[in-house]
Amino acid sequence: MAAQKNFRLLCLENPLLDIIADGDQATLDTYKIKANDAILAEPQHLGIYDDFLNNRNAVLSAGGAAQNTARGAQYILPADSVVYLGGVGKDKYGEILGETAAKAGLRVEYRVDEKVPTGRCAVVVTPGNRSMITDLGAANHYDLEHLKSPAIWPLVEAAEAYYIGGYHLTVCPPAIMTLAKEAAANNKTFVLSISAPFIPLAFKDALDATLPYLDYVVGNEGEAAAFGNVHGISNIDLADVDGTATTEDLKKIAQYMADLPKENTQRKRVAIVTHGSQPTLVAIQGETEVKEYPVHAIAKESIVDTLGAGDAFAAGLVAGIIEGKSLDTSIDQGQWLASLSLTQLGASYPFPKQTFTPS
Ligand code: 26A
Repeated sequence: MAAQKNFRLLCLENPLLDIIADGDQATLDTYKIKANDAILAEPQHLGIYDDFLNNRNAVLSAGGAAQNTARGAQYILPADSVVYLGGVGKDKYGEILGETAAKAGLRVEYRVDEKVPTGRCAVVVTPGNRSMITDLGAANHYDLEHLKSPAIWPLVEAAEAYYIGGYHLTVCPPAIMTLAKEAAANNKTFVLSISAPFIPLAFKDALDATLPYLDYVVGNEGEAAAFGNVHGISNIDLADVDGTATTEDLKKIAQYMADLPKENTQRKRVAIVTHGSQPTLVAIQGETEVKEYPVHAIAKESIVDTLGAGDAFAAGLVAGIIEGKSLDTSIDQGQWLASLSLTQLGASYPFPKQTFTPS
């Protein structure tokens, strides 16, 4: 039997330790946050971490959106398939992240900062929603030097696909663009998750620079709406996306993303918009019909929290791409892994391992 190539998928983003607690409207009001959002911490938010740890029985759990995706893809793929890059500190939280990755069989190559602590993300869980406040810490110090170092660059060259968490656009666009160009020049697969509405809203130029390189772009309804609005093709109330964005709006945005100019013309771009428990929308460059894929329904009582469901979807999808599965099956596998992640506390996957069978 031919030897299987190792570390075919390389992921990059911000490793964070999640500090998760149940909250209510009062919690959201105290910190002036929306029920379903992701933001960077400002000075007035910084008390939340100790508040959660000291007063709220908070649970610590490995996070960082693309690190969750990397663990999820490794959950599906053969041993030694996925490597993940990002910045951590030299501390207890960094150790927890390393141990969780090791247990999941994920290879991590962290840039370890001697001075800055590991990043943390406070997660306020309310029924059906989660709100995240991130203090990036050492994750904010990831740099091109690490990516291009003799220990790391061979991994970049050997991988067949790159997965970028869009949150990294706030950290190191040069590293993202280096991977984007490497992918296009060598006909490798380049996948980006938009990650949060604030990415298209506040980091539009950095995101737009990646667009010609994207083979797959993934976002949820809020991220798609923000993208559509800043690109002038929609006018959705971002404070009430669920109440105002129609399926037709989201399909239009998906098709627009798919049809943007593309650097590597050997692959058609695929744009995927997830929409909670409503069907996932998939647009392919140059095609006129945006397809709908119903999600894998699970009972409301089985949902522990929605944290990491989008990351799990991306994991199942990207694992399917690596395995050479069809787009339909890869989407199906993403929806399957997302439904499993909903039944777990934090951004994690059930053990003993379950295996996917196409629906
Ligand atoms: C730069 N920001 C805001 C972030 C994040 C983030 N991961 C990277 N960068 N804000 C939240 N997350 C992660 O999202 C996961 C759920 O999708 C959280 O750590 C959480 O595990």
